[in-house]
Amino acid sequence: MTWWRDAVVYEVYPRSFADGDGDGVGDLRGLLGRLDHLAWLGVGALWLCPVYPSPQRDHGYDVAAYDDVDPVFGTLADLDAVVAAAHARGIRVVLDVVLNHTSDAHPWLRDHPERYVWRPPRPGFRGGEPGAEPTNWGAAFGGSAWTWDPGRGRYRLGLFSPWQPDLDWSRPDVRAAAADVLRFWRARGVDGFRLDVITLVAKPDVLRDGPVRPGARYADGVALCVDGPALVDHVRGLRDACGDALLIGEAPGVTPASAARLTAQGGLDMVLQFEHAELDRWPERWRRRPLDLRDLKRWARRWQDPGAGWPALFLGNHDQARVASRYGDPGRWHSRSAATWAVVLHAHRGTPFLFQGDEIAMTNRPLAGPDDLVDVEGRAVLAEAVAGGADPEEVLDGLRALGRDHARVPVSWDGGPHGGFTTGTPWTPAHPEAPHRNVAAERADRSSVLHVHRDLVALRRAEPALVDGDVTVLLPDDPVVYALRRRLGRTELLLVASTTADPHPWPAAVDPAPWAGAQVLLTTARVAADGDPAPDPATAPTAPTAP
Ligand code: ISL
Repeated sequence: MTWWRDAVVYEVYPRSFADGDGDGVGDLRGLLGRLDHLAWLGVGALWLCPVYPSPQRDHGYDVAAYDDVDPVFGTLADLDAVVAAAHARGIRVVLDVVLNHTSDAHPWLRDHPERYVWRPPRPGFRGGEPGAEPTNWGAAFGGSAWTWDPGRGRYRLGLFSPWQPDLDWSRPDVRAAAADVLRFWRARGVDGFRLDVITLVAKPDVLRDGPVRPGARYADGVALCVDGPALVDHVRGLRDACGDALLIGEAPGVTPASAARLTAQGGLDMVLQFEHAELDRWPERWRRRPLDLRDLKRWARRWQDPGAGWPALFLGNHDQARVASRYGDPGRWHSRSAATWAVVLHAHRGTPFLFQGDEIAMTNRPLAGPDDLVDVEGRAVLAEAVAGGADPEEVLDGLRALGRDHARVPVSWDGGPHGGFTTGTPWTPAHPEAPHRNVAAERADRSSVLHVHRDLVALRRAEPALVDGDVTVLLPDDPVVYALRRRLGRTELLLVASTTADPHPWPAAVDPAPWAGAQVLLTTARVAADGDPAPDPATAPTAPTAP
């Protein structure tokens, strides 16, 4: 029932994972051909981002049919084959389901328009005229969250974009249709679901204007719809439809208290919260602010409390910049820095998630100018910020650090053309580093980041204290060293991680004496320093005991 506690979940963004038919777009046949990579890593589950029929304006998060596969990814039979082949390797399959909104190409919009969220124009205004929108909400991908429909004489809500209309979950037929989606895939052998933006499905009873931040044109509609009054009941309905399937809620805006409710009462197994991913990007989501490690420790104390439920742990995903470029000291000890952050993540209580390409420490891709922006969000963020008076170069710089495109660069499999991703022309260029940073090269090198990831997966299965041990966040005021203690019965685990390549003394507050004779389970000192300066043995921190 709780197989996912000692497992690692590997996220596949199929468009960029592996291309099986040479058309330049990753697909299910390509994934099938690379499942042995996941098996070699030892991961317990594969989370597959949306492969349903879709106009692909948001790469599948705009669903036009919930019970089929888009021809760009293959066929329903291909998906069945992926599920069977994953199961044969002991890997469970988690599908990403997008139930807050559909694509505007979904037949429901034509045949059942009543299933969507509609509101009349603002009192005193004529529909379609400026200012007549029911509220001042903006869509995540730019512009107003409201689309005027002259035929219906009403506005339609799209919290992400006009072409991703929000479903009206206050309607029993919508809830029943959503539950049917889970039943359909369960019957095909799928083991679990990642529920996209599930915290947004229950809209507030009354939709009201919200605050507009300086430099913004609209209020944040997403923030205003989080955690509506009926959310727990709606989620419970999904749980009841899918038996003991793993249910992961993608939960922007969730708090430890609402996470606890969503798990205890709603029946979610874990939530993907984003508080830690906002620490180095605010006030605007494009503005980079150096991560203060003390903030991350405060986050850990908030979310590692068992009262907040079982966390889904992640640093990277398909919406985030590359972990290896974002955290630590990548400019200097690239691989060692990336490996250290992997260990830090795995040392926490919860199920670790690993995004494709992060296991080989892929970096952010170069971004010359606005024409290089591919993703809808990046383009919208730039346009909205510039409309609000921001300097375009500054916004671009932010997107160089934080944009979604970085995660969507094809996985670098080997040193061949296009990193071995496709035999054709990739839909977006392969990573320029593919010739030297790729899966094949890292597999052959026992001191690589890839091997650290594999060892972490194995360690989780071997060491119950890593899974079930209680957590103490140590050194809350230290801005450089991240340290945790886990304890289960007579076993104690200690994580001490330096997050800089600069020489740093062993933290005085962690007394090494009681650890004399302890076993070193994993050290990132074994990871090659990438041609960066070799560690100076006189000053580099050392573990208190050698294995
Ligand atoms: O990215 C975020 C924080 O860093 C979140 O605000 C959140 O993950 C995101 O905006 C919601 O994402 C999900 O739904 C979107 C889709 O574009 C994303 O790819 C998906 O992960 C709309 O379906």
